[in-house]
Amino acid sequence: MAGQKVDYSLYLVTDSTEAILGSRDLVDVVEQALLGGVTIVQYRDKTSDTGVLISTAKKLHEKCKAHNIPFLINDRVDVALAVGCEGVHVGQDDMNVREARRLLGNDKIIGATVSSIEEARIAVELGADYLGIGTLYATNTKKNTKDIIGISGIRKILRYLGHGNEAEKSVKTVCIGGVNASNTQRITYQLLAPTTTNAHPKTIDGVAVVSAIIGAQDPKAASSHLSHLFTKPPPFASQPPLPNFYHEQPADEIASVLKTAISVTKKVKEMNPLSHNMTNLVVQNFAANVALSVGASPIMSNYGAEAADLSKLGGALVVNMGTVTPEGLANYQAAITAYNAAGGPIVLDPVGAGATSIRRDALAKLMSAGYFDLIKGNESEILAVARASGYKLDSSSQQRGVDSGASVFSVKQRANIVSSLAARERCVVLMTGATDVVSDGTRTYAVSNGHEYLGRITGSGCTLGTTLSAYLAGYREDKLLAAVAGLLHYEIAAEVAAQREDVRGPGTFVPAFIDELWNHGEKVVKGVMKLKDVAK
Ligand code: 3NM
Ligand code: MG
Repeated sequence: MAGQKVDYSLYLVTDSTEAILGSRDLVDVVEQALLGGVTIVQYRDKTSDTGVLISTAKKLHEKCKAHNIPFLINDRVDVALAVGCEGVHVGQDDMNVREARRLLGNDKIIGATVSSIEEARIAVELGADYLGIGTLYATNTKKNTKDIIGISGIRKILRYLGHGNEAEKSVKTVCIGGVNASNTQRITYQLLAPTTTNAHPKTIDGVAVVSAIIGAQDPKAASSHLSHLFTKPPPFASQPPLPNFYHEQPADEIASVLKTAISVTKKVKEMNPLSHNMTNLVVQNFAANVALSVGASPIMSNYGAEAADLSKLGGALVVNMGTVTPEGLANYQAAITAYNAAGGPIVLDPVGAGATSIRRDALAKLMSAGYFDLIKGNESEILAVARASGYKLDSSSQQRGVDSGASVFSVKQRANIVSSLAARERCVVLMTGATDVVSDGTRTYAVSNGHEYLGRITGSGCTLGTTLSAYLAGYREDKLLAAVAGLLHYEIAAEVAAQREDVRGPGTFVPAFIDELWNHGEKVVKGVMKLKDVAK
């Protein structure tokens, strides 16, 4: 079919409104975008008269032809016929794909907007060459979009297509809605998350943008930057875990994790990485002390603008939602953007995430603001993150309630939730509790070190986040092993401290804990480590 050979990687959709185009000339802006490397152009103008549409389309078509780039018209098959361009793009309210095909013939490219599996199924059945899947993120460019479906909604449709008939498997796809230079790499990275059922999952063939190019100061530079970003792995992409990690040496696996954990601990201390904490008022001082005792160098800065400089110092960021405010949220977003761009690891600590609608909303905003290398929380927090990520709990799990302090899930159930969330978000997820469960979606471990005093003092969850940030910064080779090493450091120090003779309760526990974080070393770890593989 016509649309198969087309390069969809940087798909420009135009906009002629004052808000986005401003007073500039659309033909000039599109010309700049072509010079910058857009690979396909769709002329979208919902308001101009037919005469204007045709004359503008003719000029745009000439420019595209000069660059050998396909040119499509949004919605108006009549305009496409008048101009003789390469095809059309139809929305759900426009002429359907089959009717458009009948008018345009088999040589033309026909694309359709879809936001659900059902719409995707129908569009392919009717003969669409490609699908524009959206709305990915809320955007000012198009307010009346039907559904904001996020990464998880796009992935559901891609999964359906990847498992479908030949036409569904081969249909090309782009995603649209709120795509820009700050999120393109994360979107492509997260959409490519491997699943257990689909070793080579279907992913998008491109990103479609309006304002990121048409509204840019310099549309040529914006296009060439975006096209570069689409093909380059993001700075935060991890090395894939060693192939067949288990199968090669199952018997020695825990021993080998332990060995790595010990060497990682040494490495972190030698490196003395920066741990940048954006955290709540309650734990500032304690978190800074914990950072120092695990060998990191703390900076407590909640001002987002400062992150641009701090992110370049080789450290990691903790975003702790403990005392969330609208201003705080904007600060987090700025810092997340800066660290993602610099490739500095970010730990998300979604404190109390499920508790109020404000926090659920803040969590959703943070998760669309950027990529987190590690998400840690207790059971109810991780469940809130899982829901925000589109994860459906099975009914038996849901009935059991989630907000009690005590665990309501077995370790096996926790391992399932954590590993599927990690696979979906393509990051490391840690669910804390009497037994902590940590996974990168492939490997899953449980750690049952620790002590109940951790639950009797303030900030023990938050300062674990700080510890993990130091480890992620200090050991970039493998995020999961960095997290396991940091977790063991923290939980074992608590366990050893609580058993000291001079510790008589939570009050005396705190200074002893800081001591033991500082004294932590190979011998203690080997003596008391309780680490289990719960992957299978
Ligand atoms: N269609 P921007 S969202 C034209 O969801 C369009 O179908 C959408 O603009 C859909 O790149 C959208 O500026 C606008 O966010 C996308
Ligand atoms: Mg339309």
